[in-house]
Amino acid sequence: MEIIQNEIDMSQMNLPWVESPFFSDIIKTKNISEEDKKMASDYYENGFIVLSNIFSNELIDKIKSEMNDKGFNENFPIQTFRNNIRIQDLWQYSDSVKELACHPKIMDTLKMLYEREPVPFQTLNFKVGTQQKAHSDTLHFSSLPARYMCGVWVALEDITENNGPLFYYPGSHRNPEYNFSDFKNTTEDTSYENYPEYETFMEDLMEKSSYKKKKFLAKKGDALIWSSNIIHGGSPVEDPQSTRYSQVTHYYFENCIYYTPMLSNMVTKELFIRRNLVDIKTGQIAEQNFNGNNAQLVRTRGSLYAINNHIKLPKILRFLASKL
Ligand SMILES: O=C(O)CCC(=O)C(=O)O
Repeated sequence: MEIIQNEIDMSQMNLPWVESPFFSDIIKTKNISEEDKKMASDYYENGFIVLSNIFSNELIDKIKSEMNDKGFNENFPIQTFRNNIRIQDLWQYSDSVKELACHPKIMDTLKMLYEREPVPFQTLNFKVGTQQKAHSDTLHFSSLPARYMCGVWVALEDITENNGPLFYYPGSHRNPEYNFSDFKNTTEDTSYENYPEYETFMEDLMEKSSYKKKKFLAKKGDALIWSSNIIHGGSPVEDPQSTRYSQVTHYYFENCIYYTPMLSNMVTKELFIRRNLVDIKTGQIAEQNFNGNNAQLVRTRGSLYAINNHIKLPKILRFLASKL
């Protein structure tokens, strides 16, 4: 099929072009290198790509020592979440973690894939395998327009069968973005307490599907970029003494609304908006809009919002409502 000019420009669909059903036409119109075309095609097909040899050993080793000296050192005070497995947002205390999250090669690749400015907004540093069950990041991090989110997972040491490799199901990103409303039969609000039901649902779904589970047996420094909806998790740790130093950074893209389906009411479409999302690059709260156009958020309860451009509140009332 050819893109017919003067009709709808398919590249303007409310999806990243690498997730578009018109991908095979759109790619013919792109003025990008053959290497980028290959990456975009793989990403479209499989929902992930791997980049190797882009970080220096010094940077990786610095991150590991800052994880030990700061993140996993209980005498080093940090305000963000940490336990024996992971530290969230160590970038706030470690320039090296921040440097990896904002690495120019990663940013350029994401710009090519999404054609929007990436907004790195969360880092997680793992010392050991997470053994996390299969899930899609869209339950935690969704966007309007959809799919403007991805994760970049970097091995900070060699990964083996024994230290709990990341696993993923190539192609599973094409599934719908499942959430609690797909299997709960009430309109009640849901929360993290419902997460085990989601995990069971995902496990059953993958068992029934024809997707093939793959493990990422990465070499130190390898980076895997995954699209928001690919199903992934952490394999069992076979060697309990093993470490599995790794860092994942989560990215949104500019000109979107950012929300968390897990804490939203997905039946009534009241969204838990991530209002205070900080762009790691700038340290500033990221602006939210719909493709650059204003979208009025009307608070319905707690942190839940409806998007409604019909209710015309005076500016002062909107300002006061946003402070409630
Ligand atoms: O590193 C892992 O084992 C899994 C990480 C993961 O699933 C995530 O960050 O969403």
